[in-house]
Amino acid sequence: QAEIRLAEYKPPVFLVDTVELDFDIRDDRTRVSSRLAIRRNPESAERNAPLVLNGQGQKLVAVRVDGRELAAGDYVLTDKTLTIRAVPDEGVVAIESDNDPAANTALMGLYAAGPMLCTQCEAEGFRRITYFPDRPDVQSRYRVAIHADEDRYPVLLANGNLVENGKEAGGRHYAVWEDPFRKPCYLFALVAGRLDKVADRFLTRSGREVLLEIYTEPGRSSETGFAMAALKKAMRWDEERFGREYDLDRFMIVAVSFFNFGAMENKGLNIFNDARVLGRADTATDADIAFFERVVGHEYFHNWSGDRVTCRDWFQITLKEGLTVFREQEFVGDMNSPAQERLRTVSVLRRVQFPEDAGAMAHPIRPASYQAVENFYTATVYSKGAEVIRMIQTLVGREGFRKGLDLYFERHDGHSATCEDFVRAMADANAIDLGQFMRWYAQAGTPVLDVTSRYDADSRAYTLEVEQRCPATPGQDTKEPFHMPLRLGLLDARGGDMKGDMVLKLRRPRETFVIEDVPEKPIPSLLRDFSAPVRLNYDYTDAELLVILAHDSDGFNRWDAGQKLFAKYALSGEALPDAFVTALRTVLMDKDLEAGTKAMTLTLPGEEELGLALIARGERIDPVAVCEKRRRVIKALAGALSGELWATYREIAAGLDEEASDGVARGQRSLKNLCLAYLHRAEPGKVAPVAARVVSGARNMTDKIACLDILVDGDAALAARALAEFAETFAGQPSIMDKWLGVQAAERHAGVLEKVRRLMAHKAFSLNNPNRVAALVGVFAGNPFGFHAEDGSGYRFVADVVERLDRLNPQAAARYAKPFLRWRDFDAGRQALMQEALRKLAALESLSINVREVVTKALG
Ligand code: BAL
Ligand code: ZN
Repeated sequence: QAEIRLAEYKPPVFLVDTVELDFDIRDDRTRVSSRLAIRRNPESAERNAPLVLNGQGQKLVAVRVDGRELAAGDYVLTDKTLTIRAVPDEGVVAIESDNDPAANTALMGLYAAGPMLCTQCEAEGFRRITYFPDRPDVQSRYRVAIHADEDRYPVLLANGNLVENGKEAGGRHYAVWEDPFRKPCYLFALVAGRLDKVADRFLTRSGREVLLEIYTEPGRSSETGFAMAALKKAMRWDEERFGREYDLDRFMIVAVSFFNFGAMENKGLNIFNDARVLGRADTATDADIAFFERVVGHEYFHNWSGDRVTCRDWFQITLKEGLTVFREQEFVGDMNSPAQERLRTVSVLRRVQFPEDAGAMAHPIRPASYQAVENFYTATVYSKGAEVIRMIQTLVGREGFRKGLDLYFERHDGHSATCEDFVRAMADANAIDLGQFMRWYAQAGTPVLDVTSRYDADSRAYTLEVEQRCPATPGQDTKEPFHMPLRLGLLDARGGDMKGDMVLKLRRPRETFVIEDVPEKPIPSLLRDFSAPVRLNYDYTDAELLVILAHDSDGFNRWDAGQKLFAKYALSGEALPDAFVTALRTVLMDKDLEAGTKAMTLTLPGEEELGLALIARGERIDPVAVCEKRRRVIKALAGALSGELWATYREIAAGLDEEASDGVARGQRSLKNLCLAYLHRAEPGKVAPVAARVVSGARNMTDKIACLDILVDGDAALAARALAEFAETFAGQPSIMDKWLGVQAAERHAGVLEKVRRLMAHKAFSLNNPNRVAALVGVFAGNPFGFHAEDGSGYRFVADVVERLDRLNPQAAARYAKPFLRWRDFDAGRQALMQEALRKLAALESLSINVREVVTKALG
C-alpha cells in the first residue's frame, strides 16, 4: 500500500454544490439514490480530468448523467472508485446503489447497531454509503429523504431541520431533512430505529430557542441526565468564553451501542458511543460520568471548530481535534477544577502520548504521510495537538488567543482550512511571528529541556542555561529547535514566590537567561502549568522537591514534585524518607485542599510513566518488575499512613451521598477508594471483608467496581463470589458487564491470560462490539502480567485477536496492534517475542491496510 503524502495535495477536480439522498430501508438491504449537482473546480489544474468518485462495499445499480442512464461501458468501476469520463463541466450525476447494513461489521458507513441503523462517516465512511468525492474539501448542501417500516423504524433522523414527514403504503413512513449549512460528507449522519427520547430547550444569547434531544435504545432514557446538563452548560460556556452561538434550531444526540469512536460531531446530529453518554451513579462509574461532560462538550464545540470551519484534508486532523480538545479541557476545568483538569491532562499525555512519540509510529501532530488515515486519530494528533494550541495561548495571552480565534472563524467560516490558516490568524491578530512555531506541526518526538542554574550572591543575579534537544524519530534524524514558552517562578527557602510568574520564550538550541535582583539562592519552579509538552531535566535535590511539593503557588508543579519523588523512590528501591511521608501526610490531612487534588497527589506515576523514566535513563523495561516496584511504594506508604488513610476513608464513606456524582463528590470518592486500595496492600486481611461488603451492598457503581478491583487483586475466594454475584445482577446490561470484564482483564497476576481466554467465550463478550473488545482485550493489552507475560503467551494471544478482529473491523484491529510498536523499549527476551508475534502477523496475506501499516512500521 502506497503512502499518501501531504506534499502531494491537489484541489478536487469536481465540486458538488448540492446533494440529494434518498434512503429506502428494507429488511435485506438499503437502496441509496443520490443526485449530485457537480461542477468543475476552477482551482483545479486538471482541466480535462474525469469525474472520479470514491466508493466501496456497496452494489452499484445505476448511474445517470443529466438524466441519461449510462451503460456499463460508459464508466469504470473498481473496488474503490467509479470513474465517469463523459461528464459535462456542470451537471447532475445520479447514482443508485445497495448497502447491506446488517453485514457491515467494520462500523463505517451505514451499519446496524443493535436494534437501529446508524452511520459513521469520518474519515472515509461516506464512500461506503454512496459513490462520492469523499474528501473534506468538497462541501455541499444536503437534502435527505428516509423511507422505512414505521413499526421497526419509528424514528428517522438526519442532519439539519425536519422539513417533511408522513405515511406511505404498506405500513411505511418517511422523513425529509435539510441541512442549511454546507458540509463535507464526513459530517453526514443518519439514524433509523425504535428509540426513546428525552427533550429539553436552550435559549441562545441572541434569544433563539433550540430544541435539544437525546435518543437512546429503549429503556435507557433515564440515563441521559448528565449528558443533557452537560450539553446546556457547553452551549452557554462556548457563548461566554469564545462568543460562539449554536446555529440550527435543533441539536440531537443519539446513543448507540456499536461505535468505533467515543462520539462523532455530525452537524446537528451527534452520534455517541453509549459508554460516553449514558449512565447514572448506579450504572456508570465516576470516571464514565466525568467523560460524559467532557465528550458532550467536545462534540458540541466541534460545531464551530470542525463543522463551521473544517479541514482541507486528513493531514490537518489536529486543526479541528487539537483545538477542540483544548476547548474541551478549558470547559471541563471551568466547570470543575482547572487545577485538577490540568493534572489529569498532563498525566494522560505522559502516559499515552509520550510513549507514542517515542515509538515506531511517532508522527508530528500533522503527519506528512499515512497509509490508513484511521490510524492517525492518535494521542499525538489530539492531546499533543491541544498542548500546541495551549502554547499559543500562553505566548499571546488569553485575550490575544480569543482575538486570534475570532479572526480564524471570521476568515474561514464555511470553508476547509489548514493548520497554517489557524496559526496565521493567531499571528495576524497578535502581530507576532509564529513562523518557527510551525515546527510543532512538522517535527515528531518529545523535546527534552536540560536546565542548569547558578546564583551570584554579590550581583543577586540568577542565571538559567536552557538547552533543548529532540530525539530522532522515524524519518526524522535531526530536528530544528522549537519555539516554546517556559513558564517559571523562583521560590525562596520556605517556598515563597520571589518573583511571580515569568514566561521565557525559547527559540534556540541553547539559551542563557539572567534574572536580576534575586534576593537569595532560589529554588526554580520550572515548567509551571506544564507550559510546553516536553521532558525537563533539572538536578533537584529531594529537599528542594519537598519545598515545591509543600509550598509552590503553582498547583501543577506541586503535584509534579510529588510525582518526581515517587518515581525516584519506586525505581531506586530506596525506603520512603520520613520527610516525604510527612509531606504526603500533610497533603492528606489538609482541610483546605480539594479531595480530588489530594487523590491525584497521592497517586503514583503509572507503570507507563515509570517505564518511560527507565528508557530516559537508557535502560529497558521489565513491566512486571515495574509493577512490583510501584506496589512496594504503595505498601510502604500505606503502612506509614495507615491511621490517616482509614480515618479519611471512614470520614468520606460516612458523609458521601451514593447518588452524588458532581465534581466534588467524584473527587471525594476517588480519594476514599484510593485510601482503601492503598490500605489493601498493607492490610489485606482487614480490607478484603470491607471491600466484599461494598461490592454486594453499595448502589454506587464506582464503589462497587473499586472494591471488586481490590478483591480480584487479593482474595481469590471472595473475588470469585463477588464476581459471580455481580454477573448475576447485571447480566442483561452490557455496558455494566464491560466493567466486570475489565476488572478481570486487569488482574495483575500470572494466569490472567487463561481467565481472559475463558471470558472470550462468555456471553457478555462479543468480538463484533468495540466496547466489549476494549473492556477485555484492551485492558489485557495494558496488563504487565497479561500482555507482557514473560513466556510471550500474551503477545501471541493479542496478535491472534488482531488477526481475527481484522476480518470484522480493521480500524479496531489496528488499535490492538499498536502496543507492539514499542517492542524496542522492553528487555531482550520480550523484544524477541514481540517481534515474533509481529512477523507472524506480517506474514498473513489478507491483512487490512490498517493493520498492515502498523505491523510494517513496527518492524521497519
Ligand atoms: N471526529 C472524531 C471524533 C471526535 O474526535 O470528536
Ligand atoms: Zn473531536
